[in-house]
This record gives sequence, structure tokens and C-alpha cells, in this order.
Amino acid sequence: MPTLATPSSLLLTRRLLAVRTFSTSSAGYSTTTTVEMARSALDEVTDTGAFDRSPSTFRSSVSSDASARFTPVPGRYHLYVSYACPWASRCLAFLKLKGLDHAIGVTAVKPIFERTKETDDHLGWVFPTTADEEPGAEPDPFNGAKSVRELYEIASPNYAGKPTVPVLWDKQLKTVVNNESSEIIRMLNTEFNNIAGNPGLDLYPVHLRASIEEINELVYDAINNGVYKCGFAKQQGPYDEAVTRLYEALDKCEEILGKQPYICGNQLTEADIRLFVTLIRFDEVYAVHFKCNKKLLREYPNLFNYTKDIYQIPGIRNTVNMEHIRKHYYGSHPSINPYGIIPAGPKIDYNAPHDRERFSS
Ligand SMILES: N[C@@H](CCC(=O)N[C@@H](CS)C(=O)NCC(=O)O)C(=O)O
Repeated sequence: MPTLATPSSLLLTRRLLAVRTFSTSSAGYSTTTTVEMARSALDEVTDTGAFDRSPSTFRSSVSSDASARFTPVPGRYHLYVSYACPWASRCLAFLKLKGLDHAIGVTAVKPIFERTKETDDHLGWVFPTTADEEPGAEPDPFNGAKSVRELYEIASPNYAGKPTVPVLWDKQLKTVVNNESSEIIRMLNTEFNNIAGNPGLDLYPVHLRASIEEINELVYDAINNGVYKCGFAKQQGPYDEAVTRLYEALDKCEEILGKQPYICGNQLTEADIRLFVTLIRFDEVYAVHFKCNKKLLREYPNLFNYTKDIYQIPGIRNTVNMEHIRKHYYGSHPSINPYGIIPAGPKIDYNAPHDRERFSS
């Protein structure tokens, strides 16, 4: 078995691959090999100490167009997720809301990153080996993969990017269709309507698209990705910048939600789901682990009640596994929380009453 020599972990500027050196020794001979290896979010930091997320790599679409490579057939696709991950959770919410959970299966990984291979020191998402090892997580039912990295390597043997969730997997062609949640949710919204239990629900309606795009831009950059920019910053300047933008955006959303039930008006849209997945994690993990503690979600009456309202939409609470969320963040980033201690609180009850019915006429 290869033994890890002093792993030289080179932190390079973004878009470059992490490189590790390891040596193998057998029968007295020793060879040193340099391999390109998959990266993780903690590597995605620029020279100025700011977190800079890489773009997703698999960008194909499921389409109801008959000539498409990926057509919407019940049982053909599978969603690999982590319940900890806000991006994956958007997709889970869409599966529930659109009534697609009978047509597209889901497998969740274990919440805490582990080594994905014995030959290098990459840490990432792994599957449990048995169904009862970790409540909520399951072994990979189709490929017997040990890790999400292995799934990417089935789809693309030389894959050297970040093996992220969500993964929309095609069981027929044994490949990744798409690993970009903002695109997966659009497909779930429109392309599976012939097999959806709730085909009439349109979370990206034409008349609200301009407003959805505008809110998405603000929310993605300053809030969804903004909390990561706060948490993964390696210098004070980028942290200060990210935290300022985060709270300006939260203040803006608080104000909007004081006047209307949903972030783009009177109906639930994808913009609400995209905002919700970060808000539901805010006080439990981001406030402490990512240093987003200038103000808590609970101190924003409209945002807090709105989060409870969305959590209580039938199906949504099943997409939130707070145990996985807390275990993942506190346990998977040793450079932020070296001992992996999970704080005791606050354990918020999102089933508690809210005041959003004040907008019903
Ligand atoms: N742009 C992607 C981002 C997905 C992403 O970053 N997922 C994280 C989990 S929250 C991941 O899998 N990270 C793996 C790693 O950091 O190694 C999407 O929205 O689908």
C-alpha cells in the first residue's frame, strides 16, 4: 500500500489543481509520484485570502425534446446528495414540491468528510458501507461507489476537479448529467412535468423571471455563497468585505419580507427556495462556524418567520436534516474547527408558529 510521505500540500491560486506527492516502496525500491488530485472547497482561496468557488463541470440537460440525449424517463435518474449541503437541498426541495420523489431516487452520503482514497489525502463525501451505519445516509445502490469522487471517476476517468454534490446521475448511461444545482432545479421545474405529481406548480413563472433573476443574483453572491466567503476567508479584508455584503443583503431581504409573503411577491418561487436553504442553516452553523454572528436569523422577525413558513410547507421539513448539517460543517473543516466539537445550541424549533398568515387575504 502506498505510504504517504510528507504530503506537500501546495496552495495554488484558483483554477489550478492541488498536487500531492506520495511515495510507494516495495522490495526496497522507492518511487516518488506526483499526482493531480481532486480538490476541496478549502483549496479554493486566492492569493488575497478570499474564497473563490470554481464553476461546476457537468452541464448537460434533461430535456423533454425527443431527440435529447437525456430524456425525462421515470426511474432513469438518481440524485446523489448530502443533507448538509444547501445546494443539494435546493434540489431535494424541488423534488418534493414538484412531486417527483417517486420518479427520481435519492441517496445521501455521510455528513462528515472522510478520506476518499488510500493513495492520497483528499477528504470528501463518502457513502456508508451499511444502511444502519449513519441514519439518513445509505450505500450507493447502483455503482457500489465508496465516495462521490468515485462516481465522478466512473463518469470521467480523469476527473480532477472538486467532487461535489448534488449529482444528477443517469443510471442508463452511467454518467453525471449535471452537477450544478441552479440548473438541476430548472430541469426539475419544467422538464419532468409529464411524470411529476405536481406539474402545475411553476417555480420560475414567466411573469416573475426578471425579479427572480435580480433576487437570485443578490442572494447567491451575498448570502448563499456569502456565508462561505465569510467562513473560508484566510485574511481579515476579504472576511470584512463578505460579512458587510452579507448583512446588507439580509437587511434588504428583511425589508422586502415585511411587505410581502415571498421574496418576489405573492407566490413561492425558486428564489425563495434558494434563500431558504441558507437561512435554515444560519443560526445552527453559519453564525458560529462561519463567523456570521453580527446578527442572528432569530433577530430578524420577517426572515425568521418566513424561514419557519417555508419549512412548514408539506415535504420541505423532510429535506432538512439538522443532524447532518451540524455534523458536516463542524466536523469537516479542521482548519476552521480543529477538534470537530459540535456546539450545543441553538436547536431551533422551526415547527413553531409564525406570523406569515398575516399576508393571506
Ligand atoms: N455550484 C454547485 C456547488 C456545489 C457544492 O459546492 N457542494 C459542496 C457541498 S455544500 C461540495 O460538494 N463540496 C465538496 C468539497 O468541498 O470537497 C451547485 O450549486 O450545485
